[in-house]
Amino acid sequence: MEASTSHDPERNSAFYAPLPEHPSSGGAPATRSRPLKGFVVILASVVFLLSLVALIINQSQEPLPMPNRVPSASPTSKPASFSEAEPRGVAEGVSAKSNPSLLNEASFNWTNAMFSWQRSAYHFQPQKNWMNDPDGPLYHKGWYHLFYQYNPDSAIWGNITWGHAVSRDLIHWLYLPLAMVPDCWYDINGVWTGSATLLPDGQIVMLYTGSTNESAQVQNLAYPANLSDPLLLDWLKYPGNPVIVPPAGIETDEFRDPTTAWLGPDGTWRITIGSRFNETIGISLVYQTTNFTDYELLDGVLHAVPGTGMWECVDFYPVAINGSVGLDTSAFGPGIKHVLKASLDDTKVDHYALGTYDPVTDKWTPDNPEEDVGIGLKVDYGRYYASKTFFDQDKQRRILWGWINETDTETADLKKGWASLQTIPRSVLYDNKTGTHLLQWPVKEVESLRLNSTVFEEVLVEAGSIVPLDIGPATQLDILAEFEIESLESNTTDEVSDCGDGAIDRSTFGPFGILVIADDSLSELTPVFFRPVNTSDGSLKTYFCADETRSSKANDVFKQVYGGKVPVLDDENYNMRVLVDHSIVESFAQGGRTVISSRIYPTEAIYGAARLFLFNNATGVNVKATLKIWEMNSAFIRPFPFEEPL
Ligand code: DQQ
Repeated sequence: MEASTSHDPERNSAFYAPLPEHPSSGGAPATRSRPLKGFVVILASVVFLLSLVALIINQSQEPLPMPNRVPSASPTSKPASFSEAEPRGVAEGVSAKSNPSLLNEASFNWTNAMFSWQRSAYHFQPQKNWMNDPDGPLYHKGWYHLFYQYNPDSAIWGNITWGHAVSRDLIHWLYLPLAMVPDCWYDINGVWTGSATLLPDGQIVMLYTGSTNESAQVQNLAYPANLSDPLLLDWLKYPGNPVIVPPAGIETDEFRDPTTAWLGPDGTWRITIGSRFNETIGISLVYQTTNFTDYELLDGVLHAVPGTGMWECVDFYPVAINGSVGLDTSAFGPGIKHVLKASLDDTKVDHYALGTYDPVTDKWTPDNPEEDVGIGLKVDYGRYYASKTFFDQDKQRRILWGWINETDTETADLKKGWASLQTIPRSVLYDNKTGTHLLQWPVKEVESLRLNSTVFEEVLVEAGSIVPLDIGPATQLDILAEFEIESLESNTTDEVSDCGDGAIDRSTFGPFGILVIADDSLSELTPVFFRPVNTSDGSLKTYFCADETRSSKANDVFKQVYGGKVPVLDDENYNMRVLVDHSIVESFAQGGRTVISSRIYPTEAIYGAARLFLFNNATGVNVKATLKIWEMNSAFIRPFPFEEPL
């Protein structure tokens, strides 16, 4: 049962001195309340490296103002620079799959205790070793199945097989033996990403990319050996593989990741596969099939966007306008929009756009060409890639999975013995209120992990202040927070736009939000915040951001300010939900319109030293925060207990 406590901020108040550099409340104290190959590949990786370097250089090194806290500036990280060394994966025909090493940075003196703390308690990750993309998620005979790109031998990318796990509720996972390993000429260099299709007669079809003995990318068919096995332990590869080879005009190492199939009005199936054309145009090809062994490439493409480069892990699915449930992948007709998502190989960012699919011409058109795939909305504004949805026919919902990579060094990953997580599965709906966004929300089942909760009501957070929230252990949390700001009327135009240089960058209306995984002296902290901005055209825009720049004292960790715009409608307060699970922080703004996943590697704000705070670094407004915070249980992810009855 849930124990709920309400804290009166006034009763528990203490005082903070005004900010030394920016006295914002007339010196009045703030109130404390309790509670590929060749040059193409090299070019792509250089672009990737340069953009990362640029992002790092952009990080500000000023400390977050810390009223009444340590007098000297907290230790800040020097900008880290990435190695020029070619990342692994390139030779195998996919671009960088690992973090380049953080050279020129003294390696931090990581301890085993620090490494152990980083392992998450309720996010899916294998028992050990490397994981990347989610593959072929599906629901079968009472079990959710997750397959994933997995290296059984090491904590770095390579020797890619399909790991396999099952769960009754998408949260409590049980590891199963490997589903598919690279053992045929057509996948000997890797059983790469693929998708499942459930056929009306109950059959399950799995299409995946194989990297061949010559590192060409081909599409292969596999199916369960025994459909009556709820665990789908054995998988058979079709003897006629590959079923699709790269078509003329497409590079043989730029043709991968088949989607779930959908049934067209003509009664034949279609799949789409990402690729690149003419150097820079990201494209999605469409194939038609009746039997999943023979395929015909349709004329033209589902969609193409110049300048977006190679599209990996394309996802294509319908969403209901004014609907509250998910749709089967084959649904089409009035009242339905289609989402097209591509994972951009050049930038390692997942982008999506809403649009209309014509099932006769097999073309998709974005609602807003200015927000087309790859140049508009991101699925997640943080560290997130290679996402994939599936339709949960049991609960009539569409579930989204996404891969969260590490942002530390490979050396650290090898010492830890593991690398990467999957997000908490998220349900995906069309945002009826804006008509421009999707809403992503952690699946209901994650709430079964909620333990005791603490409520804080209308805590005043004055401009330039930080308020501790006394909640006990703060490393496994589910936080719901709502913020009201005093007044938004101002004729000033803010100089700071978007997420600025992070939480230290002050503007009239923001930033304000929470500091997660912070130690008591605020030497390490990760702000998750809103920044409303008055723009020169007179409109008010809000950005939702996560600032990792002070998340760790270690320099050999990649730290970034992440974020993007979030629509806040007239009848809405600013609201966020934040799932904290050790080294991963997943943050959802405005019901999931904008989402940010962060990875953090603190050295001091760990175990009992991790705390939670409210902060308001705006210069012109006070905010009132109302929060409900649950401590979260572990999901106790473990090997499948074959010896016990099901
Ligand atoms: N990961 C797989 C590829 C895919 C890439 C290889 C995306 O199939 O394009 O591990 O991360």
